[in-house]
Amino acid sequence: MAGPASSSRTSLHDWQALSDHAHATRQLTLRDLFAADHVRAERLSFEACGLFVDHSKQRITEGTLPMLVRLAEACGLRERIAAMFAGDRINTTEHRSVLHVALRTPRSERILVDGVDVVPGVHEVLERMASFCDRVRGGQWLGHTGRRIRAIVNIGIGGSDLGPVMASTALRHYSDRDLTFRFVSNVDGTDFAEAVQGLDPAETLFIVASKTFTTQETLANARTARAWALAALGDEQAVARHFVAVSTNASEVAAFGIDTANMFGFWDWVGGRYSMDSAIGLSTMLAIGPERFSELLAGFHEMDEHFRTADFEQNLPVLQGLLAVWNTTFLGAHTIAVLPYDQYLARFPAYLQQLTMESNGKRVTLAGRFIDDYETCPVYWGEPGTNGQHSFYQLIHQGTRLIPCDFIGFVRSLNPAGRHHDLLMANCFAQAEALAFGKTEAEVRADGVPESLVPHKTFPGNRPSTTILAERLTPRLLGSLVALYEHAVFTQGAIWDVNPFDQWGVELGKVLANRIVPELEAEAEPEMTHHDHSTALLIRRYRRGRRKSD
Ligand code: G6Q
Repeated sequence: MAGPASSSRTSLHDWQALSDHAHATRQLTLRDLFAADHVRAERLSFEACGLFVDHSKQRITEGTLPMLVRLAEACGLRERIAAMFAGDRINTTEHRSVLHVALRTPRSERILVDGVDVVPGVHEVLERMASFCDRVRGGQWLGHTGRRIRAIVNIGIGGSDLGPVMASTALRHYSDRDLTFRFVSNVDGTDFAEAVQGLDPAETLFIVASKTFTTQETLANARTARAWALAALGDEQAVARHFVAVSTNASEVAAFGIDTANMFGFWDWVGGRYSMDSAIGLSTMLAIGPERFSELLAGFHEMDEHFRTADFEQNLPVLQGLLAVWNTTFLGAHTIAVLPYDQYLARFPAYLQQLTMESNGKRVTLAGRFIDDYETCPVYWGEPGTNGQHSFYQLIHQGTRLIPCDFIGFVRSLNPAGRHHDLLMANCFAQAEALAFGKTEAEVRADGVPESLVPHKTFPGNRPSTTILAERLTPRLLGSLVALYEHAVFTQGAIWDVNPFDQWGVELGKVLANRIVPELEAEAEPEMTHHDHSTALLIRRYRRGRRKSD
């Protein structure tokens, strides 16, 4: 039945207007746009929460952002933001509130879920985490044999891994160098084996991080970790000194054998990929200490407040989200590259892949309508900048595809060394410049290039990018940067009319894997008529190979 809930975004007047606008401006180039407006860079740069964001190299005219903002209003973004902060159950397919913003809300404020203020609970867990971290870092929490903890191994996957891994890399400068941090996520035994290489079980603490505490990969790794620790420590009692859990599921934690006194909780209103500042961030707090973890939270909160209160025209996450919609849905880009010019942000693109694609990689609207008339989430990918320049940038500059880029750089290096930082940032600015303005055939010829090489040496330009520049990578800044993308994802979801907080698309593979496990392990050749021929062939071949090698 057609009705407001089931009608497509494409029927909105503001959507049509943007579609026409994209068509009408398709011949305009960034060269034209900059030539026509000498204050374009100032006009299209925005600043908040320590981030200076230059959108002027996006393919937009003076009218584009106001039109996108009108679309956001028409899509109910304002109401959706209010509903999220009010604790409404906006994750409708799982009937849950979405309150990662509560994880960084100061003690003095209130957020109600079903009439109950959740903020005191958040701070209670933060205090327990802080006291635990102080004891480990200070050498008061000892291993079973009385030795100090020197290595922390976080066992978790997806949202219980990517945030902690990213933060561990991003904040290494601030971390306690006497502690070694390792992360195990993959069910591939290699991941565990390599993570514990060189570690002494008597000095190793495992954090089993799992919201549900039922995740196959994490439990398999946690069992192997327990066996590894007990093989050396020889006593079940050792588990209490060498294993802590982060979870919402106390009964499964207890069933696994971890004392719930050593469990740090969180809540069903924290989505996995939005959980790095919940107790899932325990490894982060162990690394940088409670005080710096508070600074990280303060950075998140500052961006939350900006997102909640700033006018859409000046609102960093709203603009970031709307420009991603513009580039992908209206200009047809299939991917967005995230290119940090900071080695500490090496894992930031991987973190963003889950945040963006697990959130908005959807083809069904909130009302259950199949989306067949516009594109939703692009593929996000990236690598630290200068390494990428010697690898895939060729395609971004001269390939046939349009790949909008987010450049991220800092004014100050955390490791000043001679000219390194100027060289690094010169590359960052140069890449955005080259992408935007290219090099014309005439300019190439003027360099005396032989005619046969002119097409090869010409750069088309007009390739959009945003540059995010900040003073220094601090815990606070990282919080604001992550929250910028979290809320940009929220903004995109509102425009595309999808639910950014569920992930049904990961279920089918899990179910089928659970069906195949016994077929790989069974002694007798399993009945495989329920599989297609390809899958049955692969299973048979694997079983045959296993028998030979055993
Ligand atoms: C994230 C997803 C997913 C989840 C993992 C781990 O938003 O829900 O990546 O984080 O599947 O789940 P557990 O924390 O329950 O082990």
